[in-house]
Amino acid sequence: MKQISDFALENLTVDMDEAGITTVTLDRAAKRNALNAQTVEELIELFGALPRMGARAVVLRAEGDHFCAGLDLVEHHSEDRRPEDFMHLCLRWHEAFNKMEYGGVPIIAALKGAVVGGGLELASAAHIRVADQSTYFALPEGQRGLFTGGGATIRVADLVGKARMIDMMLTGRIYTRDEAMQVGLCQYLVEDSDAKAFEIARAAAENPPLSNFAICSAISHMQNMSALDAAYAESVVAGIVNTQPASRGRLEAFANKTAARVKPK
Ligand code: 1HE
Repeated sequence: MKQISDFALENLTVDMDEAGITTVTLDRAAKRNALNAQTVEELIELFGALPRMGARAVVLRAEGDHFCAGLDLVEHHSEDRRPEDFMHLCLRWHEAFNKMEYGGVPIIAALKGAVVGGGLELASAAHIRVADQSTYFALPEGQRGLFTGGGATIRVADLVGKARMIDMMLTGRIYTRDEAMQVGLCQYLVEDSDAKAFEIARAAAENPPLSNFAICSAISHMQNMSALDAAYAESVVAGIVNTQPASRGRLEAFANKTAARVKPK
């Protein structure tokens, strides 16, 4: 089985503790963690392997003041790509982000500063987004003479709806704090997004891995199906998950009244 030390990473760092809580850090702060082609390959390698390496939950965080400035515009400018080159590059972005969204391991994004363009595409491939007071979201593609290519038309539209996404792209509108929370760009707004993301990751890692696998892949797959097929797939997934050995003790604890009840604090 692959070990963490086997990865040869330039722009990411990775660490896994004994509980399987895995920290993936965007480590290109001098370039505001802009995503060049190399970083996308590293994301594919990492998120392709982590689910089989015992990762129970991932915190995706960043070095520096900004989570991610999106596509590496300088690389894109100097490469002078042809349409087919960029199309193939987009397919690599999709590969990376699909591995995240469909990988079955909860990914919690700890956000700060700019979460813009491809940076928002990256964040929206995580399962939970935690913002701090410095965080802001934008899709400046229109202003740069570009278009989204890393899945925003699916994932960002899912988060905020088509009309808001079109507004963001046409006008460069920036969402901060409460407004970002209200429209669904993030689910938590806190002082320390790293600390909150780890708290969420540790809580999620308490769930049986098979339950988390279903939550962090089946729901996304089902969104791509007809309602009839999704209901069928749900019954099959529930058949497996809801009869797993790991749930027996939890159900027994409920039945004998030792399990926590679901009540607000
Ligand atoms: C970069 C990038 C980048 C910074 N590509 N190098 N994304 C954008 O349109 C956002 C572009 N970036 C910015 O607006 C600003 O850099 C920030 C608001 C994120 C940060 O500002 P600041 O003042 O802290 O940093 P800076 O001085 O602008 O940049 C510092 C360095 O990072 C500088 O490099 P240096 O070698 O001159 O020091 C910048 O060139 C570099 N840098 N952002 C490359 N994005 C699949 S399609 C997706 C399409 C998109 O993502 S479009 C949105 C692109």
